[in-house]
Order: sequence, then C-alpha cells, then structure tokens
Amino acid sequence: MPDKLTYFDMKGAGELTRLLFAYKEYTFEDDRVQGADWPSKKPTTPLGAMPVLTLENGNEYCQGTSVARYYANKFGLAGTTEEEKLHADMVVDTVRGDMWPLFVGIFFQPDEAKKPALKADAQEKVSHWLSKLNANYIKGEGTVLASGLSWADLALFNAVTDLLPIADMTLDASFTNIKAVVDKVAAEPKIAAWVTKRPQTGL
Ligand SMILES: N[C@@H](CCC(=O)N[C@@H](CS)C(=O)NCC(=O)O)C(=O)O
Repeated sequence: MPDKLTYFDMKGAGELTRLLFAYKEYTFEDDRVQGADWPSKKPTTPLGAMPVLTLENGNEYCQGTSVARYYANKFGLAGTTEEEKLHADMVVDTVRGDMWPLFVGIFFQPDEAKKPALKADAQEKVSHWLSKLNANYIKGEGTVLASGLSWADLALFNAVTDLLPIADMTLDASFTNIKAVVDKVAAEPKIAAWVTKRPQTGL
C-alpha cells in the first residue's frame, strides 16, 4: 500500500505535498473526500481536519505543512544546511501560515459584497510579503536556496499560480526573482505533467 494523502477535492492545503510527490514521481494514493462524506469521516481523523497522511504502516498524521515538511526532508528538498532549512521554512511559513488564511477567507466568503475589502487587504499584505521575499530571499538561479530547488520553490509556485488569482492578483514585472522561481518550477516536466493531469479545482 502506498502512502495515502486524504484531503478534499481541492488543491488547498494538500497541494504542496502533492507537488512534492509529483516532482519526485513518488507513488501515492490521492484520496479525495467529497464534502457530503466529510461529516462522518471528520471524527475518525487525528484532529478533525484534513489533510491527513496515512503511512504504509497505517499510522496517521495531519497538519498540512508538517506533512509536506516530512516529504521535503525525505526527498532531500528541505535545504542542505540547518540555515537553508530555516530559510526554506521561512518562505513556506509565509505562504502557508500568513498568506493562506487571507485567500481562504476570500474563497469561502459567502457574501459577495464583502469580497472586495477582503481582496484589497490580501493584495496589500501579500504584495508586501512577496516584495520582501523577492528582494532578499531568492538566493539561487530561479530557486529560493542557493543550493537549488527546494520545497520553498514549490510553495511559491503554489501561492502564485493557485492562490493569487483568488484575490485577482498577478505578479507584476517588479517581482523578477519570484517570477524566475515560478517559471523554473512550471518548466519542470514532472510538475508540468501534474498541473495538466490534476483535477481542475478553484482552490
Ligand atoms: N492547521 C491545519 C488546518 C487544517 C484545516 O483547517 N483543514 C480544513 C481544510 S483546509 C478542514 O479540514 N476543514 C474542515 C473542518 O474543519 O471540518 C493544516 O494546515 O493542516
């Protein structure tokens, strides 16, 4: 039995791990729970939320970033030194911790009249974070880390391609370094194949 990643039928908090699987061509079970089935499944999960990882040995874990970090370490994509790991974690936490709730808040806001203000708030904050990362934390040739591609690049790719559109944002020309990261990840054949093949979902 391969490792199983259980999540909603969305990119969401599961996609960074799926991108890691795609990049390493790691065989996994892409278990997608339909909304109607979630209430009965929820109490059976470790903390009542997804994503949930089930390892080959049957052990279950949750917390999307922890799961992604597990595979980043396993695949040698977490950074080559302790400082590089800190650097990659900082970028990943900016995307997964700081940016993520802003985009989720817009996506699941039922009142359309409230969305413009949420989008304006996200645009201001996300532009600030991306401009700082762009200026100071892209150390390689199209990679966050000087040593080459890491899970931080996949996280930036995930943010720019999957999250920014939710707030009607695109990268403008000033984000040269981040654009180089996104372009490099997008050009990786295994990532490009996954992006074509994966279920097309809004978040
Ligand atoms: N900190 C957790 C949050 C998990 C979480 O809130 N997951 C959401 C989907 S993104 C969920 O399962 N929502 C359904 C629920 O809480 O019932 C993580 O990053 O994995």
